[in-house]
Amino acid sequence: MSSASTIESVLVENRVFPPDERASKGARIASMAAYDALCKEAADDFDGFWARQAKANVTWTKPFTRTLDESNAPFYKWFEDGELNASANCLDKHIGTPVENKTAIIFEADDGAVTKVTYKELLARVSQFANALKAEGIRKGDRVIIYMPMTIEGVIAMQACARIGATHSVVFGGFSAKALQERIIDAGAVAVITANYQLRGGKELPLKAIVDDGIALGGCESINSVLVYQRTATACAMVAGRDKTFADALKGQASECPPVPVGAEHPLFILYTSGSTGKPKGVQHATGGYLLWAKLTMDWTFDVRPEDVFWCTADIGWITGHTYVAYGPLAAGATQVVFEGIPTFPHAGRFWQMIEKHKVTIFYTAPTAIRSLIKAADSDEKVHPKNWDLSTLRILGTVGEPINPEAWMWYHRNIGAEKCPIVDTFWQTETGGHVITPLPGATPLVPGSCTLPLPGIMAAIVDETGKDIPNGAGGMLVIKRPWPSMIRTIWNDPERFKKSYFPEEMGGTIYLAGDGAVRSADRGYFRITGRIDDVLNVSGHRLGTMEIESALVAKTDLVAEAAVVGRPDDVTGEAVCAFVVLKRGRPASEEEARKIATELRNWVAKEIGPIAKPKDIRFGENLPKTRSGKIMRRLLRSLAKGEAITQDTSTLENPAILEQLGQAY
Ligand code: 6R9
Repeated sequence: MSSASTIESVLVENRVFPPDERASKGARIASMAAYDALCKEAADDFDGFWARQAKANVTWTKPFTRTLDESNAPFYKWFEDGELNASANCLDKHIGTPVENKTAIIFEADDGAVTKVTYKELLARVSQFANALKAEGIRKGDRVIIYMPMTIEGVIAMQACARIGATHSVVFGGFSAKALQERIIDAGAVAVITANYQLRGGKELPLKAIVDDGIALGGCESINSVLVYQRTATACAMVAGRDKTFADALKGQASECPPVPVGAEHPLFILYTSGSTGKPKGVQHATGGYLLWAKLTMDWTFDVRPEDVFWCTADIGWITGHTYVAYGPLAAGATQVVFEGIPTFPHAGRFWQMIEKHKVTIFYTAPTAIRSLIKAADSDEKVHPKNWDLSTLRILGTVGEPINPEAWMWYHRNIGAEKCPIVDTFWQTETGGHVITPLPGATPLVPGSCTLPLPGIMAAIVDETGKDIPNGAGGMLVIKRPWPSMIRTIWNDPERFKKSYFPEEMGGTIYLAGDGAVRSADRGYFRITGRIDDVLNVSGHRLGTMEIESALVAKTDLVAEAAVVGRPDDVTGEAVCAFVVLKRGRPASEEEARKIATELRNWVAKEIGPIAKPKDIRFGENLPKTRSGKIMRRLLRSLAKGEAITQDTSTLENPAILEQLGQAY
């Protein structure tokens, strides 16, 4: 199941799965003819198409009169003179409709305890929390860091920021104190919303202590308050005058809070993601276009209906948890499951058990989770999905990385009982929501392919100059016209925004996704072949090779030089492989090598977060370089894969180091 074999099997993939009648009957887009008609409408009348969608799907407090402003491309503006509030579009709009007393969130805690809130209750809690934020002096336009576990409170924190027009920046609970500090500084945040601990897999993991450590690293003077959700009974240190528990902050606050209308282009959130340099990019999204996309893709891609129980397993720390947990399902008035724990605790049948228990109808997860659960089911009958009743499911989805056809088929057979369409949704932090994806009631599916762009998404495959590449040949994935939920800028770095996504060589206005792709010769279906920059995709999480390299060389007492590449991995898709030159020379023994490797892994976990820990560490007295001193990364990639070296190594300064680098720890 390595990427190489994935690509091979995709190349010969000719199975086609037409949409099941269950999925197409009554679907919003119920045939390819209906899809084609929408695409044509968008092509013929681009602005009109989006204006109609924005009017139909978003509640505006002040209607917009201009749809798209391209005068300062690539800084596109959508619906600019319109005003709205994102939280009102997720909550208030349901009040007075049958949705108000419907369950909004079914929360299942790590230990299996279940709590439910209705839309009306959620609105009251979000409003009360919004009042607490106001009492802390937080105002429209202020930035607030959210470092929370997967809980109802995490969603409330995001919605409450949106309600008062504060821009949130959620930091995944697995990121380190240093990563947190960098984000606080870059965003200029005034507050942190966190929890004392998070519960995952039966373990209590600190969050507040990491916030304290992050702030203590310095430069975080902008932070005035830290609000702490008491998730567990364990005490945590509190700084007088700065820190408050949720209970104290909420005391005496009213449960009504009028939503603050903001301009459509007002920054709803900043989410940091890895790029090809050492510094993460603060991807900034706007309120109007993003909200439209969250709602529209719930309708188009998941064809969500009133009786559905939707479950997206992503953490709110990632874009998927923003669009398909915190905003989309609420904007669509759906009932959704929010899960605090991990798929393998207390056993690897947890997901299937939860689908049965909560009668989930739409299930959306990552290929890496599927692959690890296949492994678990293969080795232990007791956690095989056949042990649970999954018959409520009607639509399945995947996101985050390419899904290999073997895993697709297993998902189709064992989870979907060969009846549920699988929507393999391609998108990115920068795109805000799905951009290339099957539609469950219309698109014939091909395993391993994300199929076709959504209506109005002008996706194409081009060469370095922006010239179209014919179907069947690979190239770079681009989107030729703007779309409402696109990234607006990189926070604090508009130049990097232009350089990263809108290369001059392509004319400066075409969005470059950073992925390679190929379209099939017969159907024109897209297949994503992976990143074309120095970004790795480990378990669906983006990691910059430079980021990990910088972390390694920051261990100045040990490391002289480091290079990081990815290699295929059966479960995580890609794995981090680090090549390290130590200051003291190569480790003298196996034991020492293992000891240093552990030390380096722990160091990277501390610098970035446990997800960035290198799986393999290889030590050499030097790195393979050309005579001009360039690290030969292609050669490192071959070494990491354990491939025979076929590259020309004649320019190599010191060929003997290839052997040294053959051993991984
Ligand atoms: C939503 C999300 C984005 C990168 C993207 C690509 C990979 C995501 C994919 C996929 C193949 C899919 N990716 N979905 N590759 N098929 N269905 O994951 O955002 O964390 O920003 O990652 O993930 O490489 O460029 P993000």
